[in-house]
Amino acid sequence: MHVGMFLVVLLSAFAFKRNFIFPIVQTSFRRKVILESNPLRVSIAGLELPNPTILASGVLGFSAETLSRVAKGGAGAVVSKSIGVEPRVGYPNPTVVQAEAGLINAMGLPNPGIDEYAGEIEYAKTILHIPLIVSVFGYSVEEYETVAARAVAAGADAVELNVSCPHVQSTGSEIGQNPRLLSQVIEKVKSAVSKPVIVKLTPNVADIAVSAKAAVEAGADALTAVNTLKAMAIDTETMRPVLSHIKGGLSGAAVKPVALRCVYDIREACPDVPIIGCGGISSSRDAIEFLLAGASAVEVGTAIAWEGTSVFQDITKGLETYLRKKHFRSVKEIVNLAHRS
Ligand code: RRO
Repeated sequence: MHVGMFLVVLLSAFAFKRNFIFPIVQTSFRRKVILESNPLRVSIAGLELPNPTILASGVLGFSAETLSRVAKGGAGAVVSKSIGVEPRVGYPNPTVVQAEAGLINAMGLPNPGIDEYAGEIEYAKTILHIPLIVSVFGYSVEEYETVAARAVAAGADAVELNVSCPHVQSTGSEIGQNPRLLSQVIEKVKSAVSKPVIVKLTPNVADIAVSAKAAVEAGADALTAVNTLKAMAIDTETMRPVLSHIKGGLSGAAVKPVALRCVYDIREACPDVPIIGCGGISSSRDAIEFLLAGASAVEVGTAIAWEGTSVFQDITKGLETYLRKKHFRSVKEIVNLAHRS
């Protein structure tokens, strides 16, 4: 055969193969990959999440309907508002003020109490298709135990212990800042419930690794890092503090580098505990930073105020694009990578 003719035949065969055979092979291969594995799926202390984004406690977490709205926005799990034994009205207004790059709140743990909320958990379980984590607080070891046990009996898939609210006396960070008390609460709750116990830590300590180690030794199944940073705002016209409670907790973009450092420190101190990053996460880039620092999932709260519930889908879409661009097969492969020496 003439060389030119040979080349024409070869190129035609190649074009035929490329246009007609490869697409068929590739399409069926791609479809198989998508159907068989979801690259965003994560498992945290036995909880199966379709993606690593979680609604943070305190935002849209009171009713089954708002939790369902967040699920429809693309969250992989949801955390309720913190619930105690008795109803609490919370602090008088103003309870929230905008800061330079975030919000300062002192809501004061408003909640309907576990008797009332148990019905909401039961209803939420009938309409949610993602894990429901109930945030729990108490004024004593026994109160944490009571609320956690009731929440699990009502259907909670896990509890998140709020040992980190920065501005309510005799609970929250007053417990989380004391490793002995922190251990007692966790041990008691662990002995009372069969579901995962997640512990939400405070950044308002000298060394968060100390709190993390105490929590892990007491049996915490996972840690959330972190709750809000103690903060305040003053009105120059009235010359008084803006919040009725004077001091509150700072959340949003301003706290992101602090929260990220906390996750990194915890991972260095506790190599095996699953960590949920929380603090100023509003984009896939933020989420990726937390995953690289050691988090297996991230909680999103304040960003919902600016972006709405579509923030969850935006983050997961960006995450998937990043994984493809960097040639990772799943989100699990990037967890901890910032710790490589
Ligand atoms: O309700 C609140 O004021 C509140 C809680 Br429970 C919390 O954990 N963190 C926060 O900043 N505010």
